[in-house]
Parts: sequence; structure tokens; C-alpha cells
Amino acid sequence: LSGSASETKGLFTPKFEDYQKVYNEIAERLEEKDDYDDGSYGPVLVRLAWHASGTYDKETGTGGSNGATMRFSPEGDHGANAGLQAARDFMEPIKQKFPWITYSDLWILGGVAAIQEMQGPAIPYRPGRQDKDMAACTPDGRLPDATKNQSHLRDIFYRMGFNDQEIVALSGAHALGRCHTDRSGFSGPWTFSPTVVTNEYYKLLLNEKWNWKKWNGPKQLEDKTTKTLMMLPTDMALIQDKAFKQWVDKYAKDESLFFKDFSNVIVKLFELGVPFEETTQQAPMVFKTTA
Ligand code: DDH
Repeated sequence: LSGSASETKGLFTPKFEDYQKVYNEIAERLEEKDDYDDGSYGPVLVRLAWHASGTYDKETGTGGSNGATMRFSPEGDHGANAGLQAARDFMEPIKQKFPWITYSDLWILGGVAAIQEMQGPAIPYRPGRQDKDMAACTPDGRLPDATKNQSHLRDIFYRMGFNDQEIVALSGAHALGRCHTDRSGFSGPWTFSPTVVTNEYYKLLLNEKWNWKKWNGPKQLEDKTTKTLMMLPTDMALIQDKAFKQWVDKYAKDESLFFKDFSNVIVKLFELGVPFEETTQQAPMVFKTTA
């Protein structure tokens, strides 16, 4: 019996090259499936990795990317996760092709690959997450509510263990993607280049004039010049709050500082609550991009 079972369970110990193969498969699929949204699944893959991780609570050690509990209906059906089925479906054939990787490691690798393939900074990656069952689903309400203000942002992100600078650096992810009326109820992209990682989000926050959008949907802002871009109330909080705004200023001026801080804080986000084996001292992996 040359057991494929023993290769997929237990005996097969994947190495860097094996993870690079999974990365390449994700990158190839991103390239192929360019008829989605603004031409890329990249943004929604980043959002999947963030929502898998952003449930972490440092007091109880619950939540976080270790578990991939969004596969199950209590958590998958949380309002904040609306639309992420598209990202999970995108990843499923990759899980079938590489059954040795856990969903929780795979979803985070999806976020890493998406950021790098969308011309973002290198995001060092460490595997080691284990899938959990539905009993580990987190309660609703752990992810941020876009209608709220800076005190809510601090409640949510301090609970995960982040500080003000890190909150602002993480929010730069809104250079990517868009809001969908059939998902969050909000509408539109934050930037003119929603499939490329840039510091445009900060520049637009500072340099555009933002007016309340007149429509029947939830309260959001639109840019005065083109009326095609958007900001959420929580995005505006970053320039209304002095401690936040000083970091918006810095990242708007210096894209390389943003790239460096974004990489560091995304690695921290993606590793919240993940019990890496202390003894193995595994060096983080940096994947080659396809470009
Ligand atoms: Fe976000 N985000 N996000 N976000 N987010 C939405 C889309 C995307 C908030 C609300 C929304 C982060 C922080 C916050 C991405 C990444 C990140 C949408 C629209 C809402 C609403 C969803 C839809 O309709 O499809 C709020 C509130 C916060 C906050 O308070 C800080 C962070 C930290 C990240 C991250 O990745 C680190 C991405 C990417 C998208 C675009 C998704 C897409 O499908 O396109």
C-alpha cells in the first residue's frame, strides 16, 4: 500500500516548496478568473483572511485564524461575513488539490498571495493552523461596524491587541476592493485602483472633499470631484481623531513606510491566537511572486 492517505495525513511534512506550489496555484487562479468584480478575486481573498483573523479576543484567546470556523453557519452567516462565500468557493478547488493544507492555513495563504500578486509588500508566512469544529465559532459582533466612530474602532482593535498606529496601517487595506449593496449595503470602491496595493486610501482621505451621499442606503460619504469613490463613517474617523490622523498623514506622504508597517501589522493580524510550535523555530516563508 503506497498510501496516499499517509501522504495527506501525518507522514507528509510539507516544506517551503510545497507551500510555494499552493501559492502559485492561487496566483494562477487569480490570473485566470479575471471576470469577477473589478477584474480580480484579490480583494475578497484579503477580506476573507482578515475576517478569519479579526475575531480574536486577547483576554480569552478565542477566535483568530486558527480554526477556519467561518466554514460553519453560525459564523459564516454573521452579517459582517456576507459575500465571503465567493472567496471560500474560490479557495475550495485549491484545498481539493492540496488536501494536506488546513483551511485555516490556506485562507491566510490566500490573503498573502492576493496582497503580493496585487503588487503589495512581501508578507512573511508561517503555517501551523489547525481547523476546529463549529463549537469554536465566535459570537457575532467581534468585527467592526462601519456605521460607528473612533471609540468603537478602539474597542474592536484593542481587543485584538492592536494600537492606534496599527489600526491606521491595517485600514490602508481599503485601497483594495469595494462595497457591494447586496453584501454590506454600502456601495462603491475607495480608490481608482482597487486591485493594486497603494497608499491611495490615505491620500484620498486627506485630499478629497467628502460629502454625505444622498441615497436610500446606509450613511456613507462620496468624493466631491467624481462622486464615484466612497468612504465609510469608520474610514472618516481616521482623520477626525488626532491620534489616528497623524498616521494617515505619514502614510499618505510615504508609501514605503506604509508598505513596511502594513506588512508587519498584517503578519501580526494573520497570526493572532495561532499556537506555533515554539520548539521548531520555523523561519517565516517569503513566497516568490509570479510577476
Ligand atoms: Fe474592510 N470593509 N473594514 N477592512 N475590507 C469592506 C470591504 C473590504 C470595514 C468595513 C468594510 C478592514 C477594516 C474595516 C477589506 C479589508 C479590510 C466592506 C464592504 C465593509 C463594509 C463589504 C462588501 O460590501 O462587500 C470596517 C468598518 C473596518 C474597520 O472598522 C476598520 C481591515 C482592517 C482590512 C484588512 O484587510 C486588513 C477589503 C480588502 C475589502 C474589499 C472586499 C471586496 O470584496 O472587494
